[in-house]
Amino acid sequence: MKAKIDMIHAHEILDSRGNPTLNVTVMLKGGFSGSASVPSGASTGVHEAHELRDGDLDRYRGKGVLKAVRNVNGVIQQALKGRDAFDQIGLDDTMKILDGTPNKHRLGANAILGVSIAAARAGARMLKLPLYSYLRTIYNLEERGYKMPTPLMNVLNGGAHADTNLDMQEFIVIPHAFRSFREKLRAGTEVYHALGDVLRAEGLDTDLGNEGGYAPDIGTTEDALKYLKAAVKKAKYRLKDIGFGIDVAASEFYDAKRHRYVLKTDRKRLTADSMTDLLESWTKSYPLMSIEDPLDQDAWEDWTMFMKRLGKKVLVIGDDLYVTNVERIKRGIEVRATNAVLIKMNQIGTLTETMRAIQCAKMHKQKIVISHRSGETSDTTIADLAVAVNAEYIKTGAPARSERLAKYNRLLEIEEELKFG
Ligand code: 2PG
Ligand code: MG
Repeated sequence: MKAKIDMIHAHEILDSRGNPTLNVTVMLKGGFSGSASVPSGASTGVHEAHELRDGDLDRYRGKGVLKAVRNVNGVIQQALKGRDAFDQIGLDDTMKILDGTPNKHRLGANAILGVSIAAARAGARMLKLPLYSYLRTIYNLEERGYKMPTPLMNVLNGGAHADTNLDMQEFIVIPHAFRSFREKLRAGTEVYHALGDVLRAEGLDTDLGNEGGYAPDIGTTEDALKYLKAAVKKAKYRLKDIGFGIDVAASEFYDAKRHRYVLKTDRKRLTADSMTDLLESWTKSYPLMSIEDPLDQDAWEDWTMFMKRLGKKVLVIGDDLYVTNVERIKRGIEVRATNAVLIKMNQIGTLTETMRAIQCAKMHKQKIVISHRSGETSDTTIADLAVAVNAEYIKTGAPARSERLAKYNRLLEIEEELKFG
């Protein structure tokens, strides 16, 4: 059986920050079709695949994506029309070759990813399979059974995701000690609401940042963890059941010339060692389970040092360090930089390369965290991706704002579906 591609169509839509992005539909002969919308980051790693924007300052401050839209409707459609959507690897490789640059500079990773996901969705529709099960089939994944991921819920936003004085980007709760995804989500959400009460009682702002977490100005960075702790207690949970995570997103405040991490919140300029000391001290006072991007995206040796010191206690997650790129993941494994890999499809630009990154990371015993971007849409592909690969974790924001809830609600739906077959 074949799923012949009849037409590919992209148009410009807006993401959760009101910035343009692509929505792409792949139509098959016989009437089945699939659509996808592409996310966009704010704290993007310098090694990420290229997000093609128009740069025309008269439209959306230069952020329009009409060039990327034209690439989909023009050259990409020409190359893929008539091809078999079930041949996902072939389609993705063709787009990669058609682009011809190392980081998808010509066609845009945003253009290519939209087509890649939409093709998978069309194929899944035709076979009447849920996307997670379709992905297992086309990539021949060997995972047995389905495991629901544990959510990393970013309940307090800082860094590039908020206009506040908090340099570190994400303060996360990890409801891990519960039997089902549904119960994990409930616990995390109750803590989120309790955190709102805690902040209000402190006279702090409870407006929301880009990922739906609260975004107050704060006294010291550590206060964020104190508030999280108070919220867990207020919601009547135990700290051994709900862990914490931090996405430091350290490249955002790294002064490369002087090799210092500049924490405006705390009026401190930290070396890699003193950053490690600080984070290590927090592992002693808080149930810290995960630390993402504690150091700069190119400071490989410092990561190795960090892993030696904290790798047994916490998940050391590489995001900007790896950018979902197999070559960089391999290097990280060689130098023992991390024990977990963050996966974002638009950092690399195709479903197939994303899958290769996941497989490489898994083969080397890295834990997998599937992640949203700070700029999102109602697209729920990451929920299905997490279940398809039995990822241990999914990071998709606070339980607020419908672009974040769309992923959580899709996971609830999948869990239900798996229960009742
Ligand atoms: C991150 C992401 C998602 P952004 O750094 O992990 O939370 O942020 O999409 O802005 O890069
Ligand atoms: Mg990150």
